[in-house]
Amino acid sequence: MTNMTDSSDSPGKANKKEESKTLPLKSDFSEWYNELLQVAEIMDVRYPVKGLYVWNPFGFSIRSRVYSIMRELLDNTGHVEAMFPLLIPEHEFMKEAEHIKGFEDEVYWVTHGGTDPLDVKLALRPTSETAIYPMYKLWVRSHSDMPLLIYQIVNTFRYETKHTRPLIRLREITSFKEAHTVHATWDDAAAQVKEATRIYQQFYNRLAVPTIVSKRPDWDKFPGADYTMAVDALMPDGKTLQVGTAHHLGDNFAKTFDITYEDPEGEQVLAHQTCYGVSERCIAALISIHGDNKGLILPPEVAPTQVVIIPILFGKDKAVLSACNNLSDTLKRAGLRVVIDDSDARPGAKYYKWELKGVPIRIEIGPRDLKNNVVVMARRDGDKTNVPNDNVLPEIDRTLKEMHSDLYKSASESLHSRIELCSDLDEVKDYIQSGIARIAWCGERSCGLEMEEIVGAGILGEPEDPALGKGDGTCPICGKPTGIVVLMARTY
Ligand code: P5A
Ligand code: ZN
Repeated sequence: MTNMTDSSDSPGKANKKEESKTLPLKSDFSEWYNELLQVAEIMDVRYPVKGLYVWNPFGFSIRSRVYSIMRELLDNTGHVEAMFPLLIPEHEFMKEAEHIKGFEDEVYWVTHGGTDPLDVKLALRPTSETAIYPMYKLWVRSHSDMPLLIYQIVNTFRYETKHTRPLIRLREITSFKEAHTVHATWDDAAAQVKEATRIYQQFYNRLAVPTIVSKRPDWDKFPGADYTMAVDALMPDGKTLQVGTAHHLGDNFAKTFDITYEDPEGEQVLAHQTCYGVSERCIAALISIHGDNKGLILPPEVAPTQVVIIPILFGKDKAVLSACNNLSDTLKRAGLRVVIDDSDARPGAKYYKWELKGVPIRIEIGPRDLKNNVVVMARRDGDKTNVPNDNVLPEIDRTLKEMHSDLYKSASESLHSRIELCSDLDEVKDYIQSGIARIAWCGERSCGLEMEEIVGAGILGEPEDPALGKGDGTCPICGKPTGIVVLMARTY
């Protein structure tokens, strides 16, 4: 921990941290989050460029597992992976008016090659529409080329001016999964947007992170889109985190990039497009939603180590060590990721370390357990039990599965207990201090903007789930009766 202590801390504070070896309480969410990223060795935030952070090997290993779930889901739904360049020539970037307006303040420009000024300035992609669509113009020929479903997982750069935070608001988004699809009709593209949010919800279910899908209000849609659907997670401090978006691009980009196809009648017609994206915010949500005062709690599927075995040794006890090795071999043969911690540290220090790292299951084996033909199994989010030797593998399998569903269940209960129907904007103002408010809205832009102004928080939009998005009420601004209920929350 010493070398991970933030160098800007006063020596006194650093020393105190050393002594107590504890994380800030999770109730101090922001402190807890920042400290946990460091001490659990997920990100090193000391890189000397604002908004850029380093993935530690442990964090990177979580990232790899999370993104292989994403790849699996996309590959199984007809998507194919590709890779486009990082640099976008100015004239391509400047083609779509809305898109430019939305992104021009956030673009980093490459203006020189060595000491020579470039003839054509090059944008570092903030997102890749304008890198990909000139190629789609060349690739899309006929109706039989569609749907075209391509994704890439790349870094993108956004000169964010809001407060930057590791994994949440980055200037280099290192893990931008963006899909770009082309369809014959507007309706086909709309169906793909639905499919995208369905895939994202499945993805988040695999991380045991419950989410809400809603249609963003017009003023908050992606620059250049017809409409935007967003996936939000609720963080421990009551703010929502937008953890994915899917945009219906209509034929807006097809017009500017001249993406046409020959329809069955032999006519050249404009294509329709969608794009959807997820960033490493998915890992921010995963960490924040499940962790506790002791550190990370990782769903087994993405935990770099699933089982840690700790020999309880009194001197060099060969029998205990060999029991640990045998068990480790058995578990590894069954495909589990296992570590034996036979370091010289005291058992308590080992428990602390592996709890901090979120390892789902800890097994302890001591001389007494050997005699009784049992091992001690401790679940990261629960109790310690004795498990008979001949039942360890099935019990671990069962527990890992149960742990996933318990994590999801408790996160889902926590989410739903923090969504409340409010009858006026004063109630909304109060309620969003801890969660997501539901409130009627007539759908008029002017009313919506005024609601945001009064409450000091954003309208997430109308949720797709009718249980959340429908209900009779009256617009708090104009008093018109309406069947639409929208969500409002403080957002990251
Ligand atoms: C969809 C993919 C797009 O860029 N183009 C390709 C579309 N959409 S978006 O909403 O602007 O971004 C997609 C998701 O990326 C996350 N995100 C970020 N994560 C970390 N740091 C940032 N600065 C950042 N900006 C956006 C959000 O989850 C967003 O929904
Ligand atoms: Zn109104």
